[in-house]
Amino acid sequence: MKALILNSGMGRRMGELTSRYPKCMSALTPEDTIVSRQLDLLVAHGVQQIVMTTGLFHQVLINYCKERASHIAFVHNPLYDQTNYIYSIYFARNELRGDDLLLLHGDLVFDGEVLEKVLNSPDSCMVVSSTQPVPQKDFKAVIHDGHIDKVGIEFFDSALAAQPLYFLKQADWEKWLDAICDFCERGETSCYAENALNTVSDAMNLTPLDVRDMLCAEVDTPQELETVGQRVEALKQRVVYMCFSSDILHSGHFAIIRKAASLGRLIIGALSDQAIAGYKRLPMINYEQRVEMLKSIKGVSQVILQPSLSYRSVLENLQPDIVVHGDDWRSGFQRAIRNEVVDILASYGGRLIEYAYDTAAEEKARQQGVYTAASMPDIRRGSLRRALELKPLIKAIETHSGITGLIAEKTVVYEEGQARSFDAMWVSSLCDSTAKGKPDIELVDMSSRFRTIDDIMEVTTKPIIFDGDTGGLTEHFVYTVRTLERMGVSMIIIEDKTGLKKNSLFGTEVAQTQDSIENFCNKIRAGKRAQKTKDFMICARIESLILERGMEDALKRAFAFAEAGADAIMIHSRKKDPAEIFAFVEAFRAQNTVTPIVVVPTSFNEVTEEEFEKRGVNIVIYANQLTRTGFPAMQHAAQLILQSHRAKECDDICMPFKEIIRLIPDEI
Ligand code: SPV
Ligand code: MG
Repeated sequence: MKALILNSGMGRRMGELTSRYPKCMSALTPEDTIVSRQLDLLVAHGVQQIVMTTGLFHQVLINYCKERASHIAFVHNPLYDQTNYIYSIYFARNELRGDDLLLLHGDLVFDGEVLEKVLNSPDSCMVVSSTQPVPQKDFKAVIHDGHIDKVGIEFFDSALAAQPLYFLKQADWEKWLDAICDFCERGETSCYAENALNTVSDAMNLTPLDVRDMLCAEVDTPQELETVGQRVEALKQRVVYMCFSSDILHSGHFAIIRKAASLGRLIIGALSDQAIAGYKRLPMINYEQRVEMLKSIKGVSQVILQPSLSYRSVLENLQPDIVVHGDDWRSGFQRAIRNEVVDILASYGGRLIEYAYDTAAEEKARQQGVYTAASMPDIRRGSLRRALELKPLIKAIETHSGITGLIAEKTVVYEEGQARSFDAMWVSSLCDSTAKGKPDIELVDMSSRFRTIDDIMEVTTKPIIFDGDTGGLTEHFVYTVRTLERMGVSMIIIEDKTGLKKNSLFGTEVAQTQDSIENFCNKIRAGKRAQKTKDFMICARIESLILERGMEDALKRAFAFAEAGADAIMIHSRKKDPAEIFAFVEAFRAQNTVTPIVVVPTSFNEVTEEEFEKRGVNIVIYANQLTRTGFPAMQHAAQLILQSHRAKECDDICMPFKEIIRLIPDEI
């Protein structure tokens, strides 16, 4: 699209004000002239190609505008004092074909929202107002059946006040331009360009765009300049609010920020790290860094915290005049958030403005790989430590394959404007072995376990906690640590057992040997020495309660392991009653307030996350639920097929193909 700004007029009614520069350079506010405001708004709305006709003082205008917008083609009308703007358009005709056109007079002052509406019009349109009085001397548009038939100062029947701000589809515009050329070539150069329009309006689809009381007014006199200037000042005081959750800014975001800033004083809410981590992944740059980044964007006057996905607390405190958002939130999980915003705005008379979201810009950013950075080993490895700093409680769920990894990565539930998703993935030895049809006795070797991790990592971004069983021989363990660290795993948990390991949930029903404190501490120390980065964590898992060795033994080990360098302590129990877990946490926390505590509530599963958090637990691992729900469903399907001698009976329990295809993204 091109824009044509007509600035060849003499502006005689402005008196002294137009004695040294053209009317459009008159000051509206201390910061803006009429033309600087027009150019700022056009640029903010992405209108890049501008043609400007000039008259008296044309070099003054050219010098002034060149500092403000780079793509302006100036066309001088040398007969500016004898002709009307129809002739200026004729002069500029060669610059104006081949595209849609935004046509405006150079003395027009308007709200950014008016421009937005004009640019979004599906058909050619002219701005009219159904609420303004019909003027005696200025432009009016004659409207029949939603179509503008005539434009001029002489029409009163079926007419509304009209302003010379048009959006013209190329086909409509070229009809009008041809008529303008006909007029000028036969010497009719002192009339309005609208006289030519009226000869072809039947063949055009020009519609009225009613902006009611929004600002859109021409300035002809110093008095009008003052009144309109005051209205612009008031517009600039409007509080405009938009919330940002993204840590990656692409051109689509900047486009929306530019438009939002053109509406008033733009305040950006930066979503808290906790809120972002709750519904997608950990932000790659933290809240403070995002605030700095947002503050430095032109047009942003303030950045504040938005603590949750819900806008409620911010809107109730700030009561912005306008909330701005991309139109992408009309569907999907954000719809509930949008509905809440609409209701709150309605309660005090605020407005929501939605701009078309630039999915192409997002796609480009995706193709450039910016979103996949989170899956790179160096970023992923440290993300568990960062999550522990950010969140009082981390929720991890078991994964044993790419598809279970995707479920852990993508499952989100929404409640009261909040989103809940898992923070991390647990690569369980029980479930990894089960998926391979093998017992959980360290039979599946490390190479195979690493292969599982690789499958999960390939399609996900969340931190991985690896179930390292006993860690094996110390001489082997150091290699495991290095490999996991290199892969981008965040934490290994090793249990203080030795010899043939059996799953803890067997308890004392099978023979299991606990390692000595000394040996296990040596293993931890060797692992800590082996790792190359500060990010990687080694968690010591204590089996004393499982093996019924008592609380005292469990605590003694916990303190010794923490002393040896363990980055976290996991306490396990197979009792339904959480009392022993609670007792351990209380006693440990009484002496150690910093080392994260990990629990696996498979047996004591009545305890809520909130309760764990209150007691000082930091990581809750749901260690086997996907395996324990998935395989019975498969078994059931196999039985149904055998019983029915066909697959039809199975249909009701099968996921439709469309859904399963959608579950697997082309790209993560
Ligand atoms: C696992 O998931 O493999 C575990 C936890 O080690 S448990 O099965 O409870 O021992
Ligand atoms: Mg295990």
